[in-house]
Amino acid sequence: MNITNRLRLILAWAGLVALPLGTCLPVAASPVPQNGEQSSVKQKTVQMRIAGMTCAACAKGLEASFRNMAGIVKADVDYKGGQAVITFDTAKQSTESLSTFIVSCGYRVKETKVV
Ligand SMILES: [Cu+2]
Repeated sequence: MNITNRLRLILAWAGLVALPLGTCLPVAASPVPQNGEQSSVKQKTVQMRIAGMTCAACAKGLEASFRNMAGIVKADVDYKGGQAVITFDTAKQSTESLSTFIVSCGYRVKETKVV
């Protein structure tokens, strides 16, 4: 096998493994625009029941996406429990923005409660 073929094989393999992960990791982690004031950070923790996660990687991907978003203090996504517990800065995120994000990843939010 020459170098070019080997490279093609590697690229194809990378494409295959990147694909399912990509569905859990959308590029559009568009946070709510920042408000001017930052002195008083208000946090809120919500528990969301999520439907549509088909494997542990879905939960891990979603969790990683959340952790990359502005205003996320803490994010834990549990595949088996089918839920996410997210603590966020209310100036940068809202229950709605989080839920919109989850839906944009291809999942459904069945229930949200403030904890
Ligand atoms: Cu999955």
